[in-house]
Amino acid sequence: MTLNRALCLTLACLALGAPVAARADLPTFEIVAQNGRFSPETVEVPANTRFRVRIVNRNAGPEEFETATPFRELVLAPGVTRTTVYPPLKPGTYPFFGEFHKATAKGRFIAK
Ligand SMILES: [Cu+2]
Repeated sequence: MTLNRALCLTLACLALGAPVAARADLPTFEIVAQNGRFSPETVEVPANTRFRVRIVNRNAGPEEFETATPFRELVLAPGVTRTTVYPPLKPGTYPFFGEFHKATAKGRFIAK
């Protein structure tokens, strides 16, 4: 949602505002943005379990990591790492994409 950057940033900040102590033991998955793609593109996560995602932006420019369901959005300047926490997901596939590299930056969480 590049057109609504202020809202994007606000929501990202809220997502980051979860208490640190409650997040310490969460399963954590790292996704690297590089050359306009995400690696890995498929991330298997435990179903019905909160988890944390750490996005590392190694692109030359900014990236915006986004999922529609559940909604999450992280704007990352080049060289920046940010994290967000996802709520428990039912088994299924949850696509993610990079708003600034829509043609190539595509992936999915698979909750099982
Ligand atoms: Cu967006």
